[in-house]
Amino acid sequence: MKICVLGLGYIGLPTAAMLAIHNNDVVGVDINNERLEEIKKLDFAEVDLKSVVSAALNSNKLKLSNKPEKADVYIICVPTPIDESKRCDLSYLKKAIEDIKPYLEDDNLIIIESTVPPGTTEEIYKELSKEKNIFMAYCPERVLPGNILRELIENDRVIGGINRESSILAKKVYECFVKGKLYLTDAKTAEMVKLMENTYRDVNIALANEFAKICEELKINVWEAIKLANNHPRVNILNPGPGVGGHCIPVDPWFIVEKSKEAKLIKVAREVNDSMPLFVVNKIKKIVDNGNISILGVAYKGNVDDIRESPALKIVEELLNLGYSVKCHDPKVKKFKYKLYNLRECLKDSDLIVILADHEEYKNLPIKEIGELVRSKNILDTRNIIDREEWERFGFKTYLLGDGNEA
Ligand code: SAJ
Repeated sequence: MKICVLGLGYIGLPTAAMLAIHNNDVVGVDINNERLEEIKKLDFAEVDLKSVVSAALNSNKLKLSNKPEKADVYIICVPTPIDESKRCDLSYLKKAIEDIKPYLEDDNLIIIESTVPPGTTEEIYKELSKEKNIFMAYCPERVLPGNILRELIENDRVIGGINRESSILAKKVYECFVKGKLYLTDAKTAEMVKLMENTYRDVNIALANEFAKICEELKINVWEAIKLANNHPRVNILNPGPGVGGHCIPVDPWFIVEKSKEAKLIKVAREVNDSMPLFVVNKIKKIVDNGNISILGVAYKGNVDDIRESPALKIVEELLNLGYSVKCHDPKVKKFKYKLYNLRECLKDSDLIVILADHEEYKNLPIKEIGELVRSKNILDTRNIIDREEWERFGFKTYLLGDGNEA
């Protein structure tokens, strides 16, 4: 089968590579030439992704290009961000459709993987089917950044065809490498399923974050309370944190909000999660009212190199506005809006260390050496990963997000 994958981001690239190593002729298309160069150099963090992409390129089954070509199947994995009014910006998706239009022939299959508001696939199909007799399906990705390749193979998938034939054809495409179950449904339901999954997570994180704020006010350690509550057989509260980042969870719930006036809880949950960076800044203000802040972890979560929608960006910006001097460190991230220092430089003369991302490296920091580097021994942990007793043994005052009982 000849397959054209449009958009070689963190989903499009592994998908293209997996299809190629399973004997399809794949053209991976990205309009950004820099990204194509990066791929040729295998310049990305995930080791297993490197080996699959390298195998796909070496076998000549994966070809890279900045424009599409004639194929049997087109898979669209372009970004669908939110615009300023929190509505889905479909411009990349529409551009990709325009780009493939000249090559489309009867009986071609188009699969959309990009996250979209319910009804989008049907609308695009209505337009395209005026000219060609095509098949179309919506098939969302569900992989967790940090564990992409394994989840791409093992996760179940939902396939929403515009009609039954489209679903069956799309299933055939994924069958070659997906080991999980492939569930068939209609396009609008599949679009909603994707949004519901990420909204479910967002609302649950918002609940944890609200508990953290309440516990802070009532002088209760929220982490201790959550741990005890989670002993209940039907309770599973998630973790509070400095905010919800990544390019999906802070974005996708808005696609439901834009489509339905009934979406009330979803909107409030978004607002609660968006309020967390400022909540962290207010806590910092109470600990030190000026001086040097050392930010540890600018990635949006632990053990990834991704900074998209990272709460760290808002926190650093707000601290700088307030006149603090801020230095950032991250063992995974290569590029950030602000300079990244090595750990020593970041901590030198610090008045407060703030842990924002729960990278493995931060769980066992050399406390004694750090004590000699800093100006004031203060540490704020927003992820509950440090051993507070150990830090206190070395003379640090420790602070925890969601705990009014400060040391
Ligand atoms: N977070 C918390 N507390 C928690 C869990 C997460 O504050 O208890 C924060 C993280 O620190 C991070 C954000 O939420 O800033 C999102 O992280 P995540 O690990 O929950 O999710 P993502 O964005 O990395 O990936 C999600 C996944 N969706 C679900 O788990 C429902 C993934 O399966 C999706 O494929 C991905 O979004 C996507 O691409 O849509």
